[in-house]
This record gives sequence, structure tokens and C-alpha cells, in this order.
Amino acid sequence: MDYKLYYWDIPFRGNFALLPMVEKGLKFEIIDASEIYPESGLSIVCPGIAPPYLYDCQTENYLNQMPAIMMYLGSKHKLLPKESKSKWEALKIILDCNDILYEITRYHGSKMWSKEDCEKFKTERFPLWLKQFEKLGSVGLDRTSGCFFEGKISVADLAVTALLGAIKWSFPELATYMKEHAPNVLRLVDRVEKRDRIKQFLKAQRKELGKAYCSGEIEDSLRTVIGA
Ligand SMILES: N[C@@H](CCC(=O)N[C@@H](CS)C(=O)NCC(=O)O)C(=O)O
Repeated sequence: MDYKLYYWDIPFRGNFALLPMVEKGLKFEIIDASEIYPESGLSIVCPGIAPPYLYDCQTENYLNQMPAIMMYLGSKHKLLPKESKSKWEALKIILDCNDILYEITRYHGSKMWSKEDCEKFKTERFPLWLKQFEKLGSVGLDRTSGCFFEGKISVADLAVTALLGAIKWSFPELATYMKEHAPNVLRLVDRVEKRDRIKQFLKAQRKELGKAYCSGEIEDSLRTVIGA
């Protein structure tokens, strides 16, 4: 076993940690986050207050915070761009994705979705993020090929796939915004989702979890207004 990932039965932040492991054919186990959270989250070496937690079976260390986990896996398993500038841009893309997750959960469910707020997200904030990804991809991506950096798959491509692939699957009504504002990025996501190991993984995950996304009252509130 290479890694254990402590997370919930949802794709949301977990897939950001899982896709690098899947892409590289690493051996991992997904363990329900309740095994570690909240009781033991503070007593482990390198404590953290919320899942996902990654446990590296070789070094016997824990790490949490989704962007740190992605960068750790990227650096250990050759999924980071080589150039320094691109490495930092890859981190920036992962952080952008995490910011979008906060917007979607309305900062840990501090507020539920209203119809007006959802409309604003769909027509203003989400398109802004999408246009930004499309611009970032304009050097490396064309209609049929490419990656964000150096013509090679990296954590940046995997992060955007974990984000947009899961949203497209769970909320198909948002795909039209992706097509309109980030067409080449969406094609990248489709290509990454078709890579052998990732395709098998997503097929099994989607069969098991259905359309579940971030779960809880916040997902219920989003589903109530998203198509309205
Ligand atoms: N900044 C953290 C956010 C972690 C987070 O919000 N985790 C969610 C699941 S995606 C959770 O279970 N939160 C419980 C809590 O905040 O107590 C990260 O990026 O990993």
C-alpha cells in the first residue's frame, strides 16, 4: 500500500487527492474520514482540522489541506512541471480550484444557496473563473490536444479535471457555461477523464456514489435552486 486517504463518500475535495494517485497507478485505500476526524485530527503529526488527510505508508506521515496534498503527490510522483514559473502557476491553479469549492459550499455552509445567488454564480462568478482557466491554458491547449504546462500532464490538469469533471457529472446544467467560456479547458478535462486508469476509477466511483457532489444541506440547497 502506498497511501491511505481519509475522506468522505463524495468526489468533491477527495478527487483532487485521488486523481494523481490513480494516474500514476499507485496503491491506495480510501478510509472514511470519521476514523480520524474530528477526534484524532489534532493528535497526528502534522495535525489538521478537516479532511482530506493523506497518510504516506512509506514515510508514515500525515498531510492535510488539499493543495498541499496535491503538490506533495505531484512532487513525489513526477506530476509537477519542470520550470519554476510553471510550478507556481500549477499551485495557483489548484488554489483557484479550492477557492471555487469554497464558493460552491458558500464557505463551509455558512449560508445556503438562494435562487438569486445561484443565478449570480452561474452568470457572473463561474464564467469569470472559467475564462481565467481558458486564458491560463491558451499557451498549452488547443482544440484537440495539449496540457497546461510543457505538453505533459501535471497536477494542474488533474486539479481542473477534479473540479470541472465532477461538476459536469453532478450538475450537467453547468456544462453549458464550461462550453461557452472554457471550451479548450473542457476538452482537456474530457481527455483526462478518458485516460485509462482515470476512466476506470471514475466509472466505478460514479456507479457507487451516483450524482453526489459535496453532500449535506449545502448540496440539497444548491440542487433546489440550480435548475430553477
Ligand atoms: N482547506 C481545507 C478544507 C477542508 C474542508 O473543508 N473539508 C471538508 C470536506 S471537503 C470537511 O469535511 N470539513 C469539516 C470541517 O471543516 O470541520 C482543504 O483544502 O483541504
